[in-house]
Amino acid sequence: MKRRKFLKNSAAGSAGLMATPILVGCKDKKVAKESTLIGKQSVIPIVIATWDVPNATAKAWEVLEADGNALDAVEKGVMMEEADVENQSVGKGGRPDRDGNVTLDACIMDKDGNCGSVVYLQHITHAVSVARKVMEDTPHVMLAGQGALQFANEKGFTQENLLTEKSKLEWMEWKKTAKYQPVINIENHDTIGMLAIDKNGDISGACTTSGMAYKIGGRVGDSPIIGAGLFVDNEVGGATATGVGEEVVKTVGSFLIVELMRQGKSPQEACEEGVKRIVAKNKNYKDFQIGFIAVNKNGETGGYCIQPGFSYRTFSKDGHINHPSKAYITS
Ligand code: SD4
Repeated sequence: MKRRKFLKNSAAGSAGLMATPILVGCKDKKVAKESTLIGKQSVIPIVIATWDVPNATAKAWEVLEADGNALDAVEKGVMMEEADVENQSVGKGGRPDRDGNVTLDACIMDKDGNCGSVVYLQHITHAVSVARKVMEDTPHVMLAGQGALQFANEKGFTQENLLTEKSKLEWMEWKKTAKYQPVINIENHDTIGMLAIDKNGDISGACTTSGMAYKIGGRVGDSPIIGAGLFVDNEVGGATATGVGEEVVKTVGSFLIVELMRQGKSPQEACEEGVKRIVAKNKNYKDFQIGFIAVNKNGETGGYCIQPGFSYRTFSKDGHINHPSKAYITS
């Protein structure tokens, strides 16, 4: 579709959404609360992703602009990072575990609440696409390790060596001291969580990572765990996370944020509450990073983190923008 027509359709979609009061997530009209979205201008289609990943958000936007659906947009979008060997937190080129094995975690979730996930997947660059196959071609949600690899092989994915020379040399350097101390915003930077709303107003999300660098072999983080690293509810919105996954899992962070939006909070308010829950439970919150992003049904976005330095990208008719995130710690 030509850009002009696309923008026209977007505007029509926005007007439609603005005129219709949205009852959020509750079938009982007596207790249903009107969303805080009412009256605010819709910005769909839209894509939002953790960190400054312009290639990924541009790819997702390309899909949305060509009339594609949100599910294809998030898959194609995050695949850009999985294939980028310069991104050492995702896919090929990702940093290995402490034994030198690159193990990937990924998940995907669609507008109907279907989801697929792979954990501890080795040798396959596009973990998100294997997760999508789990969702679409199996009665299961999650496949792990050897089983996930066998499934990927059956589906025709090509096995590759994911450990690049650069990541291998860094790992060998790390082994000299073998101290496991994640460095905030640097060492474990760039896990990609992405949410998109297509022109029909349908939401999907994906999240993919090589996890914490030099983790214990077998460790799985938040990113492939539905509700922790990613959650989408097509009635309400979506949320996704980056940072120290263990802390996100403990609060089921992304699910929490979507539920807070269901109760009427804006994406920004919901992300702030999600981070504050983690801070409240951790005396040592200054030592690690968590970043959440969220989008609601109307295309409003938000992001919040513990440490300054996190950012997220959006692509919509308003432009392709990198947003430095507000942080809990201000100095
Ligand atoms: C994990 N949440 O495996 C991921 C790491 C991450 O940017 O987000 N890195 O815990």
